[in-house]
Parts: sequence; structure tokens; C-alpha cells
Amino acid sequence: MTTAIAHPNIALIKYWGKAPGPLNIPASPSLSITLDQLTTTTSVTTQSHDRFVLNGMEADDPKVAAWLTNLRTHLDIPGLSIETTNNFPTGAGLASSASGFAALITAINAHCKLGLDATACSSLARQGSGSAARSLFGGFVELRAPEWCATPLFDAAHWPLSVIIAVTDTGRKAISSSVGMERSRTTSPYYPAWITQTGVLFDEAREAIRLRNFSVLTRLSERSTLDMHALMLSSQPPLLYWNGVSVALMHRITALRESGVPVFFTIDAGPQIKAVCLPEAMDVVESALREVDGVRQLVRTKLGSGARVVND
Ligand code: 2P0
Repeated sequence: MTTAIAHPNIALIKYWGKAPGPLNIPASPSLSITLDQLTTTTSVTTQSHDRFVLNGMEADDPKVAAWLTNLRTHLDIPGLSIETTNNFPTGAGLASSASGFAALITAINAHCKLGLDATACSSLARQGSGSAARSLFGGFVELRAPEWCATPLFDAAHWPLSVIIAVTDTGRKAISSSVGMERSRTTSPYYPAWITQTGVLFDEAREAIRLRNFSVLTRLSERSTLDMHALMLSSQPPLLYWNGVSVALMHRITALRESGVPVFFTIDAGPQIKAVCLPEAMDVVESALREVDGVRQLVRTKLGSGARVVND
């Protein structure tokens, strides 16, 4: 049995939309931070036919099945029993598919002695889930043309940001990211503008991170989040991933910042709010978010490392 762990990542510059073709190539670059506290643990063993167990329950995951079928067209992978566990809500906008595919390719690579490096694993993880490419690496990570495998930009020590995740709903999201992205690409009149604009934000955000300029990163990252959600809202039928508590939290974080606290929000395809702050602001941010009615859970995390094998 081989066990690997990986952490979810949160994009500060978002990916939403795919290029045409079968390889799950994003239509625009993205830039993320890998988290420490949230973990997917995946164990694989060889057996005659595939079996997939998610959080202790036998599951039928068509995305994983299709991904394995594709891998086997060019890699020697036997039947596998896969057991995977998340220490956080699955499919609720907390990037469980990112850590899931990153942990899975890392475990398969070691178990089947494929000899792939992290870059090759990142490409294969991307074919399962675009954001998973980024979870192969720790710290600040980019995913961009032309290779579309992720590259580590800076490690966590470069700028030890902190994140507080406010969970507002632990249910699975109604519309998957893949379906939502395709809907936005095919129906939103703003899609071409989104693709152009996100490339500009990406270049500026790389520089802001290099310079550790928190106020510039705040502006760029909140803009990427709100541009993406504007695109989602302008899709037909509209994609509204927020609930009322998400909106209340955005107002609270904005008010905190206006009072001088270094914090900004970022939101993915779900109702959870992630508050990114400088480490010294963590306690004051956590207390403020705890006061917002409807927050179900707060998770504090620092930046973490990439996917790795923990036993072999
Ligand atoms: C991101 N998200 O950059 C964006 C922001 C959610 C919002 O990538 O279709 O599970 O499997 O490639 O990676 C979530 O979508 O989508 C995602 P697929 P994925 O993190």
C-alpha cells in the first residue's frame, strides 16, 4: 500500500473556463496558495479491479474512472483499490478535487513506480481537475501557458500569509465547476472580457507577491474573485454560488480592512469565504468573522507544502 497526502489550494487569480480539446487545459492562467491545515490522504493498493472509497464510503466517481482510463492508454497502471479521506467538507467549494487528484497521482506514481517528476504529475493531475495541477506544489504556485503544468513561484517562507476559512454551508454544490465553466463560456457575453482581464491581473499579482505588497495583492485578488462571480452571475441560467452569510462576511471583511486590518476575501465555486491576512491580524480577523450570524465553522491555516508520499 502507498499513501500520499496533498492539500487544497486557493486561487488568488482564478481559473474559470477551458480551452477546447480533451486535455482539460484552462483558457487563462491562474495563481494560487497551497494551504496547510486541510488535507486529503489517499492510499492505493493493487487489486484485480478498480475500487474507490471516499471518506469511508464505496463511491462511483465517473471523473476518477475516466481519468484512470485515459492514464492507462500510456502508462502501465494495474487495477487499484483507492481509499481517500478529506479532513474537510467534500465538494463544497473547498477545493477537494484539487487535493484529491494531486494526492491520487502522487500515490499512483510511487505505487506503480512510474518515475514521473512533480511537473509531469502536475500535468496529469490537471487532466483530472484543473486546479489539482497547482496542489502538487507548496507556497505560491502558478499555472500558465504554454505547458499548463503548475510551477512553484515562491515557497511559503517567502511570505507567510495566513488564511481563515469561514464555512457557511457543508453541503455539496449544486452545479459542478466543470459544468459551470462551460455554461459561462457558452452563454456569458462577458466571457471574452474575463479571459483578457484575468491575464492582466495574473501578471500584476505575480509582481505584487514578489514584492510582498499586501495592498496591491488585496486589490488584484478581490477583483479576480468579483470578476469571476460577475461572469458566473451573467451566465444563463445564472450561477449564484453565494448565500446570505457569504455576503455578510464580504461586508465584514471590507469593514475590517477599512479600519486598518490587513485582510481580503476570496471565494470559489461555493458559499465559503476565505479571508487572507497577514499573520499578525489572524486573531482579530477570526474574532470578527465569528461574530457574523450563520458562520458554521472557522478553520485557521497557514501556507503549506506540495503533495508527497507518506509511506511506501
Ligand atoms: C480555481 N476553481 O482557480 C477556480 C476558481 C473554482 C473557482 O478551479 O473542471 O475542480 O475539474 O478543471 O479545478 C475549481 O474547478 O475544475 C476551480 P475542473 P476544478 O481554483
